[in-house]
Amino acid sequence: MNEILEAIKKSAVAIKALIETGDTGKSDNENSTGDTQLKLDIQSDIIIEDLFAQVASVKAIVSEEQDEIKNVNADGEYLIAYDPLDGSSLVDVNLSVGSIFGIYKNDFTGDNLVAAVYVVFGPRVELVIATDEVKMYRLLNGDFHFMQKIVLNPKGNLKAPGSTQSCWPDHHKKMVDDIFNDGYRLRYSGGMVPDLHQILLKGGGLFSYPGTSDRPKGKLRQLFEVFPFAYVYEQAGGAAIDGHQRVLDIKTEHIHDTSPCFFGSNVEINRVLEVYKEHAK
Ligand code: P6P
Repeated sequence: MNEILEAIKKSAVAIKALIETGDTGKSDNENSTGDTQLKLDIQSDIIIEDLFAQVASVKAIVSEEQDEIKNVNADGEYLIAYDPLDGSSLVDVNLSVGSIFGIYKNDFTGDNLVAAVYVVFGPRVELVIATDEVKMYRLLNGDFHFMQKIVLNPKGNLKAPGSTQSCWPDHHKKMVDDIFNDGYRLRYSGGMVPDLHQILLKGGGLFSYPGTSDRPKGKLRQLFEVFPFAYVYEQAGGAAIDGHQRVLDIKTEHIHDTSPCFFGSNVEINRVLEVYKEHAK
């Protein structure tokens, strides 16, 4: 596992340089989800794939930017699903973005996830590694230094309301309105990585990207967005659900499957469960 973490650290240093000087323009390609790929997406993906190809313990990889699973080392132990540069379209307005990694054993399923890692490219570059606990590191003078453990409070006061509000189900809209009426603060940049990182570091709250009339299965991808952050939130003492169950219990049918998702402190997640259970009656 350490070889993988070292490769991720190297990728973060290289992608930081790419963000600072790279071309933020569009490529001529689309990814499997139909998103137009930015040149930064493709170049970040190449950086990460090339580094993982040198790690003997990596058996196969799944990237948001590639259609199929790619075999790496037949004798490898780990499977890695990653989003090389989530929120890349925010780079050209100078907002924070990130890389997300899910490290699996045996199969690309939520119950086979054994670790999760993400990198936040913001005013500072920070790396978060979730195994049996969640630890945050910061890039200082070219090296990552341990800064703190991350533990979620039982209840927070931040709310990140994702997806197209005009397409929200009525019960979801009422729930979000009620949460803001209770005094929660709106924190939403459109970048999953910094938005979830902020809730983790600022005491907790709720991030939601529900199923909507335009996207009934949500937008965020299970293997390399939803599951890794679900693992981080659970290891930090919080929870991650699809409105009804742990997202890590969801059965993946295709490597680019999406899922509605809610990440947060336990009080807020229980509130979602109650609202969605009442609606299901
Ligand atoms: P919306 C970025 O494109 C992303 O995949 C996530 O980082 C982010 O949470 C979400 O999409 C934002 O989507 O529909 O709110 O713009």
